[in-house]
Amino acid sequence: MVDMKSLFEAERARRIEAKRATAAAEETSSSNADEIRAAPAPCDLSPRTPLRLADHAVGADRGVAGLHYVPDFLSADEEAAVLRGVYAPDAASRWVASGQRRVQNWGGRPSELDVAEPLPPFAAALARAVSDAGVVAEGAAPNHVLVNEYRRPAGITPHNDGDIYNPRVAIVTLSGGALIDFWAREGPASETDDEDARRPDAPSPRAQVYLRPRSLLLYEGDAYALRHGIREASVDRITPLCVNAAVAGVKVGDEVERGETRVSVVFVRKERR
Ligand SMILES: O=C(O)CCC(=O)C(=O)O
Repeated sequence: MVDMKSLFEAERARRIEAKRATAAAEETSSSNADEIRAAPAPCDLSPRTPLRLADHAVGADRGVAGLHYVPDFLSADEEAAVLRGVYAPDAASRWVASGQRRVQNWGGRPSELDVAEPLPPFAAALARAVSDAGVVAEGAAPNHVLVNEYRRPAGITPHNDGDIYNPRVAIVTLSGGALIDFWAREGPASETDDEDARRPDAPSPRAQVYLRPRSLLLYEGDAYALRHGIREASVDRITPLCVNAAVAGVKVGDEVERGETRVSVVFVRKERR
């Protein structure tokens, strides 16, 4: 004869236990999710050996000293790891709109001195890669990192960095490419690539550098004294002013479609002057 009472009790106990187990699992998974939300994405980049800057000088043909372009500074996996850090949940609150772009500042804003803030793992790993590659002064590893995000066709108005970034700027390009113009310090410059900006009498940059994803751009000296900018455009037209066409794998006359997004990471060593 079936004992209904014990069957009922057993079923009740089973349900209570199942409920308890579900609640415990939910609690664990939500505390894991909180941890994941809060934890900065780890970022491991392989060790660098010092670069011979002379091997990467571009710009001499156009009489611009101090321009260097290093293709494939990062591998595709390293680029993905850095982008995971840029878009990690803990970095989301750092985005600030700035003109057509949005930016993240790490280590304070460029003009603030003595900001004691450790760089997040992606920025620290890239800063270490840049200094191990020997492209910043010895003992002067970057302590400020600016991340720019451009959504096609956004660009950046021609500008000069003033004293803030002196003496050398290092910029890593991620995700999408773009053509950067270097303009004379004074005088007209084009901010777009519309028909007017392409007329023969339109202002002409001193030099242009095509920035491939995963590349490193360095500018100092004469190049630092110029203004630089990226036009608002969906397509970059490669002209004879492009000083790194061969190494960037483009040629005069090419029309290179911009990717949907370009991310650039700018490294700065802030010193009290
Ligand atoms: O995105 C770039 O490559 C240029 C960025 C720049 O000029 C700046 O942040 O001041």
